[in-house]
Parts: sequence; C-alpha cells; structure tokens
Amino acid sequence: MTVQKPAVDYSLYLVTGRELLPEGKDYLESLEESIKGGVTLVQVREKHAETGEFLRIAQASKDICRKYNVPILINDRIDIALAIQADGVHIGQSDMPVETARKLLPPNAIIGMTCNTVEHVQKAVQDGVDYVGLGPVWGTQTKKLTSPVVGVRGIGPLLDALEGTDVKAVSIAGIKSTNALHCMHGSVSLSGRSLDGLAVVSDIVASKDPYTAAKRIATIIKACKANP
Ligand code: TZP
Ligand code: MG
Repeated sequence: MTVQKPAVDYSLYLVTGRELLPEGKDYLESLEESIKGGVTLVQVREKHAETGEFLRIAQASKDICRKYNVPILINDRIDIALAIQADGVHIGQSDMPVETARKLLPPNAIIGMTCNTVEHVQKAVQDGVDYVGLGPVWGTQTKKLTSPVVGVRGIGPLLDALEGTDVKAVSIAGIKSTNALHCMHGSVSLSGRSLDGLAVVSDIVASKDPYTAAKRIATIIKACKANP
C-alpha cells in the first residue's frame, strides 16, 4: 500500500534554538516572523527542556506552523511528536532506530536522519527515511560537533549515495545568508543532483530581525533552484 505523505518543501528548513534568541526576543514571535520571511519547514529542537516544557513549546510551535501551512518535525522525541500530532521527526545516528520510529509513528510520518558519511546515507535509505540532513558542512557554535566537518565538497559524495532514490537532502551547520549560495551551488553529486534545501539555526534564530534573515536565505535558495 502506498502512503500519501504530506507535501514538504525542504528549501529553508529552520531548526529551532531558543537559547540563541536575542535578549528580549520572544520565541514564538521569532518563529512566526521567520516563517513569514520564507521558512518552509520547522524542526523543534530542545536539548534542555523537560518533557512538559518541550510539549508546550512543541504545541505552540505547531499552532503557528499550521497557520502558515508549514510542516513541523520534532527532534528526537517520538513521544512529543505523537502527542502533538507533528508531521514527523528528525533523528540522529545515536537516537531511536528509524525502523522503531516508523513502527511507532503514523504511516505518513516524515522521518529524517542526520548522516555524516556515505555509509550513514546508505543505511538511512535502506531504512526508508524521507530525507537526510547532511554535514556538518562547516563549523558551528550552535552544537558541539561529534563528526568532522565535511565542507561543501564533502556533500557531493553523500548526495551520490542517494542516486536512484526519492530521498530528499538538506545540509546543515554553519549555513548563513553569506555562504548559502556557495553551499547550494557547490554541493552537487557526480550525476548533478543538488540539495533540496538548507537547514539553518543561528543565522535566523539569533537575529533581531528573523523575517529579513530568513528572507535573505530563502531568496538565495529560490534563485539557486531556478538556475541549478
Ligand atoms: N546538527 C548538526 S549542526 C547543527 C545541528 C542541529 C546546528 C547548526 O546550527 P547553525 O547555527 O545553523 O550552524
Ligand atoms: Mg538527536
């Protein structure tokens, strides 16, 4: 049986990071402004919140995402994704296996996985993920990296491993409006496959003007997709 998945535009994938908000900036206000600026997909990532708080933040984020018809994914926590009826989850290499997440979630759930190597991508494809998050492209202050930076040139071979599949790909880490063009154009597989989008945290979340920050990157991505 084929399952109808929600339509997802991976172009500008915002991963949240409340701890990076500028002083006085409200999280939900920032989220809404960034969506108005062009964010097409949201992942709620909470590394320090307790379950109840995570749940409240996830539900409030979902209410905003629904208003703009933007899909919402939850980082790591399948239970939170189920509780708020999110569109899916993003899981890392050391989180719950894709197969288990798939069993627990509704059949049309979007499942994405962080992949740092060709082997990771091959396994994720085998396991039936919907998209992969490739990188780290560059260094970042947002997360303590546990895997070496691959650079734009390192993304090509990871995209090659998606050849012949309809698994989507975004890249992550250190992506800003100033390097988004380089990232989109430079990350190409041997067969010419390019990224479906870019995942960004600090360049949007840490901005006092997340609308403009998102708009800048969204405009670049749109142009890159129009002229690959
Ligand atoms: N996973 C790998 S790097 C990263 C995550 C969540 C953080 C990227 O943040 P930024 O601020 O866009 O560099
Ligand atoms: Mg994780």
